[in-house]
Amino acid sequence: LRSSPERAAAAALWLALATAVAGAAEPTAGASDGIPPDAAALYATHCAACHGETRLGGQGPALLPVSLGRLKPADIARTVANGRPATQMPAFADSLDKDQIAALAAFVGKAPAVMPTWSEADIRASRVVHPAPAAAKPVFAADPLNLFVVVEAGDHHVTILDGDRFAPLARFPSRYALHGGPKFTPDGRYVFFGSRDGWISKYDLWTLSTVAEVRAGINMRNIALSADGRWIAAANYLPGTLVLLSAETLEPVRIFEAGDARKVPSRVSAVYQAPDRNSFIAALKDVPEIWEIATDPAAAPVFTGLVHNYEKGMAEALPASAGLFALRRIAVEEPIDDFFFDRGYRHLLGAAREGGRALVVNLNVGRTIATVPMPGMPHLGAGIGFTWQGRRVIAAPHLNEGRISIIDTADWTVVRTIETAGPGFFLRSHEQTPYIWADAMMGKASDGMQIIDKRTLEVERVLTPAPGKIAAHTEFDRSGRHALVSVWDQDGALVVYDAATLEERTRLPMRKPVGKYNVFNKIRFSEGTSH
Ligand code: DHE
Repeated sequence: LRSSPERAAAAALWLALATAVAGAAEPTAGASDGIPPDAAALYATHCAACHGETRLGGQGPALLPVSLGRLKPADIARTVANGRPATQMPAFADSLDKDQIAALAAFVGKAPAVMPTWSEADIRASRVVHPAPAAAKPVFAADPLNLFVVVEAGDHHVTILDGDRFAPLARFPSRYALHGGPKFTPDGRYVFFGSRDGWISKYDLWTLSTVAEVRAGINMRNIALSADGRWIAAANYLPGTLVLLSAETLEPVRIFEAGDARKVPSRVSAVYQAPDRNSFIAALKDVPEIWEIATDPAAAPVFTGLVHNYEKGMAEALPASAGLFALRRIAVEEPIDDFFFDRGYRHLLGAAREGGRALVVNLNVGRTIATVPMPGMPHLGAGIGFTWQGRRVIAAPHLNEGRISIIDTADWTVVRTIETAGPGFFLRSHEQTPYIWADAMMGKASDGMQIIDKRTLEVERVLTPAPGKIAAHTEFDRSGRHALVSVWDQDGALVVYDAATLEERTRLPMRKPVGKYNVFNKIRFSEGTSH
């Protein structure tokens, strides 16, 4: 997060979400003798065994600024002093004094002199395959396509929920700080989780067990699964790579060094599958290029882009590539941070968050065809599509402003701006409901969930699942009859609403539940759900 609006938003978000160390005591003052503590030595003695000598992580998470980016030194110090509940992280307040803890917090908050690397050999070596119980059918009686996968950030666990009875079937520890939507195989049997520090975990929903894990990078944005369920793409910030892996074995099959045609390196903002195109679409964060990577073995030859030949004084096409993993580069006006697609995946709507506008890129012809004014940091990755008055529209919240933009995908105009109680993060809807559920978690009214009528585009009602606590992220069951909302708190809950009457049906206590994902809705690309 480099720009000031992004930082401001992240700071606001962090303030709002700062429950990870809530209630933690300040480290006690110790017998400091005035000599500044040797932070590197302290790290080697107390932290390296779990977090790795080069801070790349091990049993504990990576301790690098890129992975701790949203933690302030005081938060880190409190975690060192008090440990983290329900994890292996011990409290050091009794064994280290205040200065030593502050020195450690400052040490892990700064980049190391030599940034660690992560090669193909490292990826291969990280792979863990767990003994997998065989099963010809699910080991439970519940509908396997109406399960919910719930990510609980409070203690880094995942709960698998029966979506008919709203009863947990399993709860297991996840990797540290899962982020983004888990991805499901087309048959709904396996789900893949990505963590901010690069781990991908493959979980078998039929046997309720983790079958394999691999670390694809040091700081990862998200993962995507190809339309045929055979390949995973991992978008990394560190190193700047797009890693393709076999979804069956989690072995790496191709690593693209991210960068433009002239080899200026870049981080990868995010990657998604485009099912109608049989490809992955990724955006590069530091150079103005979008990548399309074929996941079709019969993909026709594509030129990989243009590069300026200074000797000839003209642009030249780079050699064509064809077949599986053929790479196509699409030059755009500015680097894209965050993006979404129209129905059919012909167009990408993408923005650099602080840019004040979004670009509409026609993926067929490979160029920008329109720009949409979008101030207030649009969160396009959280966009949803639906039909309004016969028009196909995209709705997207804004991270800095209390409004939702409705964009017509035929002429790319903003047809309506819905004023909300505050800036929000996520939107959700379903084919069977007339409502959009929109949080306002980035603002002061963060405990309200706004119910917006898709016909009138008006806020119909505001639900408050737990007054004073953040309400966020909705997901529907496969029928669309129930909507599940998170009370985003260490002592939080998953609140189940009747999606028609908007009455609460039940609530399940959970540890800061973040996202929840319904198998059916995800594998059918239900209207109103995220990628
Ligand atoms: Fe996310 C999805 C990027 C901060 C929770 N977030 C995504 C995706 C991207 C993204 C690219 C889509 C990935 C996917 O599903 O494949 N998120 C970013 C950011 O750039 C940002 C603003 C800054 C950052 O820290 O990276 C950011 N995100 C957050 C948070 O602070 C949240 C609220 C808490 C957290 O867990 O870190 C958060 N992001 C989520 C969730 C999803 C997500 C729950 C999946 C939503 C879904 O319904 O699919």
